[in-house]
Amino acid sequence: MPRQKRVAAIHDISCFGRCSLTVALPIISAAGIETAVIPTAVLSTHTGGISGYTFRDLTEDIIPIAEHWKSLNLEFDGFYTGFLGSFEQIDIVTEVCEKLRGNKTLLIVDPVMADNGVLYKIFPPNFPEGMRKLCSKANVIIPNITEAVFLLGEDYKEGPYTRDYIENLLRRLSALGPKQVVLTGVYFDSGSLGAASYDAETGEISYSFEKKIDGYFHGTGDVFGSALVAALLKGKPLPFATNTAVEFTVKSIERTKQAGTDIRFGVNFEEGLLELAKALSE
Ligand code: PXL
Repeated sequence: MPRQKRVAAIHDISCFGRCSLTVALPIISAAGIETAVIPTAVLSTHTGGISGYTFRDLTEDIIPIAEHWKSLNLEFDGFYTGFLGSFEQIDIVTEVCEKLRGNKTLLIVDPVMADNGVLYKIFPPNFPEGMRKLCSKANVIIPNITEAVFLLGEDYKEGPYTRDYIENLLRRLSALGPKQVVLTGVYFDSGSLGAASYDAETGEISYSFEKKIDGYFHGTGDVFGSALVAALLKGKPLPFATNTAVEFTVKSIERTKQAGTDIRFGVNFEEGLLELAKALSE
């Protein structure tokens, strides 16, 4: 039996709405990976299309949690960072990852900050600059196209995209530091949507597309990122991991669309966990 892997997921807890830690914890655990958490903030719900949410910043707790873990000599196979509660947290989370990282620990950064060409309202305009620093330390980054162009200090462009444009983004994102880049929200025509991955070590670029489902579904970036992290920690190659994460996300969206659930409440990934666990255990 291979040794069980251990990941620390560093995101907020949105108590309702299926994103961040309420998604990362069940998905990565379902793959048989021990999942520790550092909550960056506690919100009553996520901030996408829901007003009146509560927000408790947990910045002050992050370093003490890491120091306690350090005193216990805990070792981690991976860190998976997502939504951070403030600009200040970027440096703090970078410090935590450096402090607790061994030379084989994978740092996987989802630079959650923007979508559809717009920076999330709660972040200051210099947030992408801070995120670029954290991404430069990562082994793998998982931006969507908006986050990718903001990391590169460029303007957002509406799709459909060309292969040249996407591959150029992938290579320049990797030049910021991470050896592997997975870009989401990629499409070359209006009928399909998916992700592209790049491995700077081999130069390999791969694509994974599914039929586009109309509508905006909240939390899908975290569902995708968590499945990708699970697959990578299970030792799956990047193109397989990307493909598995795309399929898992699209099936979760399909279930949600069929049920007619309020799209702000996130997607039904729960009923796909068994299938994901099977795909990753083969
Ligand atoms: O899914 C990313 C995310 C995580 N956490 C919070 C959010 C969002 C996206 O809007 O608002 C609190």
